[in-house]
Amino acid sequence: MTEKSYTTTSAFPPLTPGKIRIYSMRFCPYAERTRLVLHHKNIEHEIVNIDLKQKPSWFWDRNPNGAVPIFELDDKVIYESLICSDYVDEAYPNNKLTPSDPYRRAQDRIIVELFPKVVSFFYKIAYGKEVSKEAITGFHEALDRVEKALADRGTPFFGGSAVQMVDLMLWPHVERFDAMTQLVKEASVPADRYPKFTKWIENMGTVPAVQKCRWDTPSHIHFVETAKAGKPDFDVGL
Ligand SMILES: N[C@@H](CCC(=O)N[C@@H](CS)C(=O)NCC(=O)O)C(=O)O
Repeated sequence: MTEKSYTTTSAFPPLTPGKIRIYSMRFCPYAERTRLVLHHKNIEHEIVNIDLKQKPSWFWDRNPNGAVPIFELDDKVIYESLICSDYVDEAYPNNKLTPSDPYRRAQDRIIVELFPKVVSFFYKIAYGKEVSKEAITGFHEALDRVEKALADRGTPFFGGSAVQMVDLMLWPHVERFDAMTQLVKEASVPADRYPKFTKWIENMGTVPAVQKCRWDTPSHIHFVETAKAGKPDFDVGL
């Protein structure tokens, strides 16, 4: 199956019975969440990349929001990255990523829900035409809360001594911070302000699923620059 993105004119690639398919875009951080979970759990799957500027009608049929990721298996279709990721973790119990204790699960979800604030400033900074002081300040203030959450836990991962769902849900945007920092110097994430978070980034770099799914910083920069120019290079290198 091709990695190249499917567009308006592409015929629907037939499903294989019993095989998981993820509709994705190679640089989408949300799709990366679900791909990380699948890799962590060693679950075989196929990827259908979508040209998000020219979406096929069969893609819209599967998600009226027109967004990736979408999970599909036989007659099951699920979208939204957190929901797809939770579903995979529940339906395939090996290498469980979610704590069985409901209180702990709730605490982890609080951290995941803390992150959209950081992410919204990340997009303003990395993709904005002009970057305001407020965006930089907002980014740092939101990230301070994440640093505090990690310091309060006192563990190498948000999820404890080993990587958990909470870590994998935060990671994809953080992977892009280095690109953001190179594009906008004032948005750097200094180790003296974020010591625990800096160490967490290092720890995440040792996780096999992260190594498998990640892009390097020059590739992220290329994607951001082409997206800002209105022509996102979905198929770079293919
Ligand atoms: N809340 C969604 C967000 C997914 C999302 O925004 N995906 C982007 C790509 S990174 C997308 O498909 N956007 C549709 C578009 O660009 O038209 C989730 O968590 O799955």
